[in-house]
Amino acid sequence: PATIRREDYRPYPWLVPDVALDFDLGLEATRITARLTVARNAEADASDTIRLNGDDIEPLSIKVDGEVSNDWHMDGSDLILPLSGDAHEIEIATAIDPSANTKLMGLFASNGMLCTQCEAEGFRRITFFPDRPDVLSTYRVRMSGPKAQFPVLLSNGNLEAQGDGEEGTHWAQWHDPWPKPSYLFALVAGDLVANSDSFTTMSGREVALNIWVREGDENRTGHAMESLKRSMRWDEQTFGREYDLNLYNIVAVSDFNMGAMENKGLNVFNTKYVLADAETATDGDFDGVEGVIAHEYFHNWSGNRITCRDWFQLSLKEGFTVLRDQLFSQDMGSEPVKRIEDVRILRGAQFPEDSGPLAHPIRPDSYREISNFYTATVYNKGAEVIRMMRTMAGGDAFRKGTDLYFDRHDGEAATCEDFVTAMEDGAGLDLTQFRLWYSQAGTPKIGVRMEHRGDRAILHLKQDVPPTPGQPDKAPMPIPLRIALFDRESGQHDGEQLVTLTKAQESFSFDSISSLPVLSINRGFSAPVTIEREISQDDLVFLAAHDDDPFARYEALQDLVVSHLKAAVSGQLEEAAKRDGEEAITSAFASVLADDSLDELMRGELLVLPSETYLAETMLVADPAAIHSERQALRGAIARALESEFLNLHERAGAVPFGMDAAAKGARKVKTQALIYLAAGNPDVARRRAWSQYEQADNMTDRQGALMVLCGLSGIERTNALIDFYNRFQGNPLVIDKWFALQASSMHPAALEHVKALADHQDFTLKNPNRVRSLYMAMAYSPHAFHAADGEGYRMIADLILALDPINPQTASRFVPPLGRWRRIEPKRSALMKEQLERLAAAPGLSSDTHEQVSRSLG
Ligand code: B3K
Ligand code: ZN
Repeated sequence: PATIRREDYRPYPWLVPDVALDFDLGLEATRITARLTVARNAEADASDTIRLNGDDIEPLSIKVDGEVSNDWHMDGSDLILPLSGDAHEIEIATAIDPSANTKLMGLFASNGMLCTQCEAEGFRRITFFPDRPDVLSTYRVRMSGPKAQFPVLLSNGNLEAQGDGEEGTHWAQWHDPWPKPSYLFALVAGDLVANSDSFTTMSGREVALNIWVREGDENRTGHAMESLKRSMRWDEQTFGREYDLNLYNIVAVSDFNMGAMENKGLNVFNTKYVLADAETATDGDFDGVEGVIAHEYFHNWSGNRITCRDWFQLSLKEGFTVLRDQLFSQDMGSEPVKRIEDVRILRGAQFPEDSGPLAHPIRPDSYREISNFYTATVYNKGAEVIRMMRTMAGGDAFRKGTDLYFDRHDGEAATCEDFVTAMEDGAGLDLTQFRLWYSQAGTPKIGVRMEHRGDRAILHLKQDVPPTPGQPDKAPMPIPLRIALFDRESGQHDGEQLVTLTKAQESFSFDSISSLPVLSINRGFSAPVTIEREISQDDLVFLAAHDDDPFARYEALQDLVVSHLKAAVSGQLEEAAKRDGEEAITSAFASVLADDSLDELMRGELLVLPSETYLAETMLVADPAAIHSERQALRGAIARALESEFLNLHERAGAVPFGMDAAAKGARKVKTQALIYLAAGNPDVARRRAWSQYEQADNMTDRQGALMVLCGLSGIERTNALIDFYNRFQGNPLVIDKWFALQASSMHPAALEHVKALADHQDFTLKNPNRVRSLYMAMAYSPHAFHAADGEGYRMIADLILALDPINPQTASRFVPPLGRWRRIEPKRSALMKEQLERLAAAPGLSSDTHEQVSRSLG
């Protein structure tokens, strides 16, 4: 398809105030009759036709104002109807086969039930419609179908009426009073059971809550329900947002392209983000459920009550909602730990995007397939951009800004510009220059140097925003940096300050400072930038031990490791210097292991080595094999030096009984961390310990952690544990996904061979996105397997893309970005990666989703 540009936005010529949909449901054949009332939009250019989008559908009959119309034509897949008056009623019938809908967009069948996914452009696969987010309508939905097959019939809003029909059918009629765009429409029909509860809102209204799942899964919905109620309360208390219907339904489906979908009053979720109990879900899975439940709930205001004018504004709802779910999770658990995890995600997923061929601003200027722009940039960097506004404004002023935004734009399809203006007016910020964060791509690099003169300390900052596709020259952006100046002697500082760098170069002076301080900068990761600081190893060790900002402490430790590994990988490090570096790092880790003031969750974070992907990102051109082996070697050196400490940690943590409290979660986290180190230092001991952790596990966190470590080691324990795990959880798809993923991402030398064998496993299918991701995403993001020297990993991913693309292009195109990194990889592998991209580019019949990603990656 053609390129769509943000600057070409025009309001739709017609308003569509009301939509009535009638579904005659069947897994193989569903018939839809849509009745739209339309009226001229006084705020748009007049038109004597109406363009209704379609995708893979045909009109079976068309009526205008009750009369059959033959006066229409198709323009590609869009339907064009002449309309002469100011207001009309249009009736269109279509028919679809949900069971053949392997793209999982529009109405599709999953596990014997019917459900929808309409964002961004799936509604047009159901009926002809102005399928764009600025057309807001109230929907009335009637559906009927066989009662035995589909005992539960759900849509958005409230249930108005229901009854039995002829020949074992029944029907239900739903009405959603809140005008919404088509992407928020949802329908579900199936044999489901509910976990039901209720919530009383701040104004005293009772809301019925239901989480609908397949029979047998209901006892794994408790955590999702508690998370939902906590989200509802938190949004009232933190953002003043109250829920606005008397019913909130969530449905879990096992075939889903993404995590979940915020349809008004009827969220549809990937089972992965609903089902959790201690036996089958890890602590990480529990956190994932809590975060996604919150995210979709928060969309009710940031997304549904105020939606997007066009898809270029996607970050308006996604960036803001990610920030909201991050703040929520920070409040529910450990704030610093959550912050570190979020930064790790940003660095692992968004930084590489921002430095490669797919880089785009959080508000893109053009696209061909909007599905390709549901990215870490729009979501996670978008959240960071709004977080910076919050940092600059302070919490109270930020809340005034969001209050004004919600108030001013309620019921509208708004823009990022609207959000920024509301933030200026409500929070009292001047965001003139700050708007560059919306228009410029690329991660700013901040050069930092500290100088001491007389009794002053001078902080020299410079910024460089790297060129990105289509944006060769960048202007300096405002970079808010939280800093503290530590006195070396006392180990104290006089309070944190916020300095905002606004120019290409700027110096900041601090008085009454008697000697060169140790600088702690970008505390709490106040700006999504790369800091390039001139700092000695000693100062990093100092901060790793003393910094009172937990994020900055983590960062110092990471920097220590990153600078050491960069030097080691470059081959420039002499043996003696290498040993010095290892010793400095080992002693920093020893303090982390010994520090009684740390809780175990935080200790676990501090022990995580920077990922291979992040290390590669810090190098202009990366050699994945060298990174892998140096990182493993460092881990081995730390582990050998601190073996008894890790053994003690493993024992101490192993003695903590199971619980869902922070202390018990922390114990589980460090327990597996200890095993990971031991595996690198003393594999025999690690194998025995991991096997016993596996065998004795009374929860999935311990079991999966132990299995992960065993997967990377050879030996009979590995085989036995894998067989046991499979047999124990056969029939639980989410756990079998773990079984695939652990093998695909393992450190085992034969990981690629394992992936090949698993692709032929009876439980593997290209039709289920979770299963595909569990095998191939795990592999594509495991540098060790993906970057096999002979290019086999690249070939396998390209083969997968070609096989999956005709089935599910949205999921297929998500596998292109790892290959798109070719320019940043050493020449031999780079050529092999490019070769696979070229092979893809030459393949006939590629979907527009995959084609766009491949051509951008080569471009
Ligand atoms: N808004 C949906 C994402 C839809 C993705 C469509 N390709 C989920 C979310 O961000 O909450
Ligand atoms: Zn979202």
